[in-house]
Amino acid sequence: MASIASLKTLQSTVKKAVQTTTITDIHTHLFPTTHGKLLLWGVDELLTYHYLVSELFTVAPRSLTHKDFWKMSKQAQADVVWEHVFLKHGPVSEASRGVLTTLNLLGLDVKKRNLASIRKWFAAQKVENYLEKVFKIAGLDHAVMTNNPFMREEVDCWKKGLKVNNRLKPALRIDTLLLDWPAAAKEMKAQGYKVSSTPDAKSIASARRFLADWIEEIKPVYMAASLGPDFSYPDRSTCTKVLDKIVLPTARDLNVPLAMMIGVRKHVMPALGDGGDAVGVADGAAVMHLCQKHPDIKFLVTMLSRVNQHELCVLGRKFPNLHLFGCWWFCNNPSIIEELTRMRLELLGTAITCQHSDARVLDQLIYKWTHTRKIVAEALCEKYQLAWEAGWRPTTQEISRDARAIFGGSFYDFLAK
Ligand code: FIX
Ligand code: ZN
Repeated sequence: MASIASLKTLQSTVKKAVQTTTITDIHTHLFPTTHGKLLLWGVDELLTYHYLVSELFTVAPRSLTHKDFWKMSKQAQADVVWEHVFLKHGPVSEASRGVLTTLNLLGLDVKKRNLASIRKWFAAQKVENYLEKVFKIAGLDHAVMTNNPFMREEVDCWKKGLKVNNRLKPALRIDTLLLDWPAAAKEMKAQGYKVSSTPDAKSIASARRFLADWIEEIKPVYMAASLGPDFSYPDRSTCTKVLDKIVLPTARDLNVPLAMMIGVRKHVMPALGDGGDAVGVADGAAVMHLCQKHPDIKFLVTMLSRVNQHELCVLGRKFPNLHLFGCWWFCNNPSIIEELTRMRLELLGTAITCQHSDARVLDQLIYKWTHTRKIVAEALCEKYQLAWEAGWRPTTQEISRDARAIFGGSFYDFLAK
């Protein structure tokens, strides 16, 4: 394969490679189209995304109470967000701009600002075909879901053996097991596992069977949990005991990685629902201890605080069983994606998964990935330009290879290690 002849060609080649590479989205909150209302899609779901509900209450008049808002219909909620966040204030936030990008790339005329006609268009979509359309526009091969064996509504769907769209891959979500043993025990008992209110020896054995059975049933890409800024390991908590006695032995025996999203301060403003969480600086030493103590277990980690990112990058250089992913949640903004991607390329090269969407609404895949591709293209282009200035001459194939690597290729390489 011929190498690239000029700096200009290099720049256009890198940007094209990032714009066109297939993406694997390794963390979302999407569901199979057979799981009914669990899969969120359409303009009213886009407008009532918890990011935008939070933003609504930063600008809405005090007369609009959270209580009144939640009593409204979904469409009425969307109308209120549209009025206050989009019409009465410029849609310049990442989440509001995201709605515009999505509608625009679906071919809808955003400048007309005609919600009624946009709703009509969505009403004419068939969800199975629409899912395919969204994946094609976003340029994704697959998206990994968040499947919670402690959430009754979702358990019922899995127990019915409903078809899962081949674009979607399962992940087993275990926050409840790690952080709320009594609630986990209650649900495991309801599913027929002999578990007591404390993780005693018998309960530990049952809980391991519970995980093994769910892993057998849904074949998750990984187990996952989001953890608070106070997460530490090891310590005397039940969380450490559940990790050491149940989760990590399962990860090792069944070769299922553990994904940890660390730094979420839960329910700081409960009135906002899913939007009520905030961020706290976490302790990277917990990740270091897990990697040191369990070199034969694979850890996928992203952290929520911008403050934690440099330390996490350095840890990523130390441990072959640690893989960094995503600009999570409050880091999923152009200014931080740019900073984080540059830092990661400088410290970790292409051995990263530069982004995940965390999409809760199917249509969001379009904007979250369109926005990210643009920012990452600039960062990767800069790094290749620096290599060029040092005399390196990459081929087109090598550039495509590296673009794919940071959008899912390195993730699969890590899983295959
Ligand atoms: O724990 C998580 O998976 C978080 O991503 C979510 O709880 C959060 O609400 C979210 O969707 C952030 O983007
Ligand atoms: Zn998430």
